[in-house]
Amino acid sequence: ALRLVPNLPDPAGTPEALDERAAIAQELARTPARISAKYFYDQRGCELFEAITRLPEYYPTRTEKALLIERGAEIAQSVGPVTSLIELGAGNCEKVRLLLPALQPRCFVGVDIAGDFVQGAVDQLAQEFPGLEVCAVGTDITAPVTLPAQVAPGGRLVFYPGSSIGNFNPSGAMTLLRQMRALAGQGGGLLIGIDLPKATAVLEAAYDDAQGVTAEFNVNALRHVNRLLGSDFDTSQWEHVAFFNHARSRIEMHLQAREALQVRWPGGERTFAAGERIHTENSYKYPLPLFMQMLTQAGFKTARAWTDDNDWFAVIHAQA
Ligand code: AVJ
Repeated sequence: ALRLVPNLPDPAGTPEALDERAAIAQELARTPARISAKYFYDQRGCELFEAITRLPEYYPTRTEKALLIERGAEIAQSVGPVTSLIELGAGNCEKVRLLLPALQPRCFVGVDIAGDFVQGAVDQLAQEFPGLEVCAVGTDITAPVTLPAQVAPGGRLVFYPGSSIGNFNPSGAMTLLRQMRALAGQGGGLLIGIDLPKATAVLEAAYDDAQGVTAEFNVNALRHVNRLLGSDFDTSQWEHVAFFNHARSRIEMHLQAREALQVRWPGGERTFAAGERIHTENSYKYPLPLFMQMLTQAGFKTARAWTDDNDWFAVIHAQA
């Protein structure tokens, strides 16, 4: 099987690690403070996200998987022959398993911010699909993705499921779509999943579940930041807040200080008033016609969409 050494976390003291710490500190110093959603995904965060995808309130994963199963034959027909399947934000590689039997690519590349986590999932995949060449790439997908040299330029399908594009603001999403079109290349394609606008109660329950798994996922970002930055966040002082922002058509997640508090890290500190928030995530919900326009604007040619009976989620195939 094709293997690539995953990008390992930058050792403390390297310029990259210092840059990352500076970036985290700068976002914490702003008002309102921010922590990028990419910092949810340490080992525990990946496990908590897996638990989220199985929650009764979190409809996106099961709705998208049902679409991939029920409309799989039509999707495969629309996509045509695939040599290399490149999944962005591959995580546990749960969804690509549903595509592999029909698409039969020669090679699978799983790209994820959590390099070790995706490496484990890709290794597992290689055992289940013996003929498949696999590799894992641990990187932030907003950075240009460097593929192993063995990945041929033709016959590429970029797979970006789960509505992860919702984490980026509309202009960031456009940049990412253009990058994905370049990655797919001439004759290639994009298969992308997007979560659609729906009743506020349904959306808000999905991001504030009764068991508190999403709350734990949100608070866990503070532990990850403590490790990266050397900060002293006390997780018990922070409360999970999630709501739908109608004007911007996005779920927002925040961490709210339960009391007045102070956070220190090497070279910096800041105080938070009781009730002050750190913005940790946006999850945009694009109406399908608007997202189809964005694909066209990003240079994709034709796009075909499949939705569930409730019109809660869409899987879209676009030609690069
Ligand atoms: C992985 C970004 C698609 O926005 O629904 C789940 C992350 N955050 N619950 C989403 C998430 C809170 C998820 N994405």
